[in-house]
Amino acid sequence: MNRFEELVTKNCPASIAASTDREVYYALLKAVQTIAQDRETKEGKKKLYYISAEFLIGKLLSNNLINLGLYEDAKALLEKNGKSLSAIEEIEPEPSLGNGGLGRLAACFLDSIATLGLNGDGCGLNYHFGLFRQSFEDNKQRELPNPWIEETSWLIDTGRSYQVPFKGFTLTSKLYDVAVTGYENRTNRLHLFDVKGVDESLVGDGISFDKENIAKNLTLFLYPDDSDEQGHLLRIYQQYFMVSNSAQYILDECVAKGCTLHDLPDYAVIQINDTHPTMVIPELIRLLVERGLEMDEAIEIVSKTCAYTNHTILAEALEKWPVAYLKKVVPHLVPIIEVLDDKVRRKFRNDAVNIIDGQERVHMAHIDIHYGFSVNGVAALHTDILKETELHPFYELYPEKFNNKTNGITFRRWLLHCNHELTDLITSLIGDGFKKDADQLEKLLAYADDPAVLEKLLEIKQDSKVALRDYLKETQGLTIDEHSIYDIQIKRLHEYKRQQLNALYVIRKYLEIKSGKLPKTPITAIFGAKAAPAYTIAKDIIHLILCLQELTANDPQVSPYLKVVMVENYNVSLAEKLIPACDLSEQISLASKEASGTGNMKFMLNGAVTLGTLDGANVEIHDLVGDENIYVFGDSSETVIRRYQEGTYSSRSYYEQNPAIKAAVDFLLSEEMLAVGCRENLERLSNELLNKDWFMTFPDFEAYCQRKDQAFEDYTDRMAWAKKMLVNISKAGYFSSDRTILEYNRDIWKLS
Ligand code: 26Q
Repeated sequence: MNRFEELVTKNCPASIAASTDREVYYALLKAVQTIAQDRETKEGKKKLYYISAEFLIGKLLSNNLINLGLYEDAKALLEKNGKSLSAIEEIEPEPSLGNGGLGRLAACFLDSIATLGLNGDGCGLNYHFGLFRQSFEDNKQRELPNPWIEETSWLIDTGRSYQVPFKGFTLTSKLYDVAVTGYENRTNRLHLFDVKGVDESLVGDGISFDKENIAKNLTLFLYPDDSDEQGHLLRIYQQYFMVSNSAQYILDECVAKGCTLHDLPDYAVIQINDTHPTMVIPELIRLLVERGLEMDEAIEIVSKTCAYTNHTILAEALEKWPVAYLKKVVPHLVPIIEVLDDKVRRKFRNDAVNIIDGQERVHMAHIDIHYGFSVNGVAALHTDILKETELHPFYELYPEKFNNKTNGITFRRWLLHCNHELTDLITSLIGDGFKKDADQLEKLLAYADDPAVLEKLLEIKQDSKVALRDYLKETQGLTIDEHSIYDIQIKRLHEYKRQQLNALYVIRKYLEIKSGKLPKTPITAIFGAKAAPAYTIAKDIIHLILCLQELTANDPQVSPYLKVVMVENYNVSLAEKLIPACDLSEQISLASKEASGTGNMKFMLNGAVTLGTLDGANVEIHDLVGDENIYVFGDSSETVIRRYQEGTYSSRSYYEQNPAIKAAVDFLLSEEMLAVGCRENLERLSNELLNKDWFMTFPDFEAYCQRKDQAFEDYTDRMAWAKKMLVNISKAGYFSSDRTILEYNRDIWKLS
C-alpha cells in the first residue's frame, strides 16, 4: 500500500468499499491535505502577497489530485473498491468566493505561482456564503444563499488571529488557510481571514441579512458587483478587514525573517488586485509609523512594495468612496489619505490626478498609481486604452510604471482536469511537455492536415457534447440535441458583454424559421449568467432569454432547428462541463469595454472557435490564429471611443432605418413573448434599447448576424472546421497563466 492509499484508508470510517461516497470524499480531502503539506517550504527571502477580495477557486479535489500526481492512483484505488471518482467529485461543494473573471484569474494565478515554484501566497476573505446560488422561477432569477463550508473542508484553522480597529469597536479575526498545490511542485497558501463570531443565522429570506450588525455579518457574503447603496459601508468594512489583517500578517512574517521594516521591499511585494484592496497602502503606512518609522519613510517604503492591477475601464466600476463613508468606518485612515492627497496636490497641481476630488470622494485607483511602483492592464488593448484615455494623465506623469500583463488561465484545470480525452490525444501526439511548457502545443500544427487527427478531434468534441447533454438532462431537466451546434455564451450578465445582442440574433433566427428559412444544422444557443441582484436591466435580459427558451421549446415548428437554453446557477463547475462541449464561443462585448476576458481563452484551448469583437484578449487571439480561424465582427474600439466622445449615438435611428433590427426589437413586446413573459420587464428592456442602448448593440447587429451565419455555414464542412479547432488549440499556449506569471515575476515581483 502506498502512502496515499494508507492515508485514504485510515481516514475512512470503514473500508473504502464499505464507506459512503461522502465519507470517501472526506477521506480523500484529508489525504490530499496531508500530502500537500509535505510540499510546503519556507524557501525564498522575498515573498509575493496577492491580495484580492475574490478567489474563485472552484472545487479543489480533482485539481489537487492532478497537481500532486495522484489522480490516476486515486481513480484506480476507488475503482478497485467499487467507487467512482467522478461521482465523488460531485459531492464537493463549490466555494464561490468570487463574482467572475477577476476572482477566477486570482485562482489561476495561485496555481501558476505554485507550479512555477515561486514564493507567493494569496490573501483574502473567508466568505461563508460566497456568491449567491441562482434559481429560476417564472422565467426570473432568484437568489439563494450558497453555503460551502462543511465540518470537514479545505480550510485549515491556523490558530492565528489579529485585532482590526474600526470606529467605535475592534474585531478579532481568525485566519484559515487553504493549501495551494503546484503542479509537480511546491505547495503555497491562500490566507482567508474570517471574523471571530460571525453568525450565519443572521441570514433571512433569500440572501437578505441584517446589514447593521458588522461584528456578526462582515464575512457572511461575497458582495456582488452591485449598485446597492446600503451595502457600500459593509463593502468598506470588508475591504479594511481584509487589508488590515493582510498587512499585519505580512509585517509579522517579514519581521520573523529578519526584516527591519526599513528593508520591507526586499521581503515583500504586494499585488493589489483591482482597487478592492487599495486601503492596504494607508494601512501599511499607519502600521509602519506605529512601529516607529517616520511618515515620509513609511510612504516611500510602501510605495516600493505595492503594485496595482486594473481590470476595468468602465467608469462606474472605478471605486470612489466618499470621505464621509471612510470617516464612519475607518477614521484613522482618513488623515493618512489626506497626507497622500496633499503631497500629490503640491507636486502636480493638476486636479485630474488628485486623490480626493471636489466632491470629497477618494479615488482608490489614484492612491494605487501614485503610491505603487507598477500599474498594469490585463490585455494589450486594455493597457493601451488605459495609457491613451482612461489613465492618460497618470501615464504622462509615470510612463515607467505602466505595463501590460495579458491574462492567462491554468491549463491544469482548463484542460487536464476538464478535458481528459483531449489531454490524452494531445499527449499521444506531442508528448506531455505541454503540461508545463504550454508553447509546445504549437507542435500540434504538424497535424493540421492529418485527417485521422482531425477526425479524432471531432470525435472528442462529440463525446463532450453528449456528456453535456446527459449532465444537463440529469441535473437541470434540460433537453438538448447533441447533433446541433453548441453556441455558448457564459459569463456574468452585463450590458457591455451584450447577451442582449445574442438574444436579438435568436429572435431573428426564430422569425426566419417561422418564415420557412431553416438553418442547415440545428442550433443550440446556450447561456449561463448571474446578474447582480440590484442590476435591473441585467435581470430583464435574463428574463428575455428564459422567455425565448420557453418559446422555442414549445414551438414544434422551431424547436428542431433552434433551442435556447439558459443553465441555472452558472459557476466554475458548470463551466468545466460547458467549455469542452462548445463549438462556437461567444465573445461579443462592445469593443473597448472588456478588459481581457478569460473565458475566451478557455474555449479556444478546448477547440471552440471564437465569434468575437476586437476587444480585450480577443485581439491577441485573432493575431495568433489569423482571420481563417476566428470570426471577428463589429466596430473597432477607436470607433466606439470616438462615438462616445462625440455623444451622437442614437439607437432609435438604427431602429428606424434597419428593418431587421426593428423586427427583432418589436418582437420583445409581441403577443408570443407576452404570453410567456412579463410586460414590465420586456417593456423596460425594449425602452432601454430604443432610447439608450448605451453599449451599442444596434450598430454591430448586422455584422454580428452575418458573421454568425457564416460560422454556422462553415461548420457544415466538418474537416475544415476541425482544422480551425486544431489551430485554436495549437495557439492557445500563449494564454497559459504560467506565461502571465513569469512576466509578472520578471517585470514586477522579481522573486528569485
Ligand atoms: C466594486 C465595488 C463594490 C462592489 C463590488 C465591486 C466589484 C466587484 C467585482 C467590481 C468589479 C468586480 C469584478 C471585475 C471583474 O471581474 N473584471 C474582469 O476581470 C477579468 C480578469 O482580469 C477580465 O478578464 C475581465 O475582462 C474583467 O471584466
